[in-house]
Amino acid sequence: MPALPTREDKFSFGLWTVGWQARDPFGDATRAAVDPVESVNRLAELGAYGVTFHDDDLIPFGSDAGEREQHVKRFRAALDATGMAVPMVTTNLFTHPMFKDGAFTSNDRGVRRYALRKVMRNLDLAAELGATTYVFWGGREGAETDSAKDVRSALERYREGIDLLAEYVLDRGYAIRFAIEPKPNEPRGDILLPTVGSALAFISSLEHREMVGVNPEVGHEQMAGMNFVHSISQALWHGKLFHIDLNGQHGPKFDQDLVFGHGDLLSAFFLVDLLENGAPGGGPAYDGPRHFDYKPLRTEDMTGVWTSAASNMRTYLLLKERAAAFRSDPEVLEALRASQVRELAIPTLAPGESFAELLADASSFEDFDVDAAGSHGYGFAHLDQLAVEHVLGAR
Ligand SMILES: [Mn+2]
Repeated sequence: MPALPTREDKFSFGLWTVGWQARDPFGDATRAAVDPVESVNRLAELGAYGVTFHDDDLIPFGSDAGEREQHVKRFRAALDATGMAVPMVTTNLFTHPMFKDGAFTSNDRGVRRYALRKVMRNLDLAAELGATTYVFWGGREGAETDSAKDVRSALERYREGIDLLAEYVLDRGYAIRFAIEPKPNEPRGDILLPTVGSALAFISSLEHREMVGVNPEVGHEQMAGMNFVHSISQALWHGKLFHIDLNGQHGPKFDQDLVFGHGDLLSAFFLVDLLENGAPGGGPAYDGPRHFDYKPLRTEDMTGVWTSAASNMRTYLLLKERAAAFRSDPEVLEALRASQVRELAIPTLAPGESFAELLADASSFEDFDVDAAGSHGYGFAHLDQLAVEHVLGAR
């Protein structure tokens, strides 16, 4: 059994996760509001190292300057008392009715200007609390009907917004990087930058692209039918995995935000294996916070809330233990060899080889035994069963 979580595991939680009152489109809250100070204390006791928040999670929208100062002061005192960090901060640009057609991409220019100011004010607080990542989840940046949104202009305005905010961070000298969080839909019918791939392409168009990466969420990518491990692998390959949102999801349906691993468990196993051990062929593993963005089930009371918070961390550590066993099992190593998995890391051309030399190499084409290449098995069936057996604790 794995040890209890420690600060070194870098587990973090959004205040909005354990603090979710379980309001949904069909039902009222089933739980009372949770004081952010209580969340900091309980999460610290459970072994988390950090908390994250949207501006409005900590300072209710519409608070005056005095109230704002009080909220921040109490929160800061709790952080100091527990040693909890604030690795990431984000903005609520979706709850207030003014954001119903988006924030940076609202058709209403006044809303767009207000949104930028709301982010700038919260960037100051993020820097003050030592956050190094600032997440942009554009949940309302989208549309329900193609007649209503000029997508080309919306992307221009999105870029204008992120470029301006990057300039602000650089001017102020804040040690903050941005991470864009893709989601295909919900609450909008269609959201801009729906997948990790779309976000990566968008980032490449930004003026300060070096300081912008992605914050992929398990459930969001799976809602779009994507393979989360593939999306994370590509983000890592681009050097753009700045942050990650861990949770659980059962395929393409509404955003479930289940406890990590309580959805596609095999995918969660391969994800932890990738984050902790890097790609089988060699590659960077992830060093940032293991951030949980989940919602305790609506059926739960506060006991269930704290139980589920602990479950996220325990499941992660169990999978980490299983992944280490998988990687060190001699039978797995032999199966990986038989499956030529690591052979993919060898460049297709020899060092310095040109296309002319490839053309001159008869063994690569004229004499290549295509029948042999087409008939040999790869042994993936055996390899995959070994992985499943490690997940099940059978090996
Ligand atoms: Mn989600």
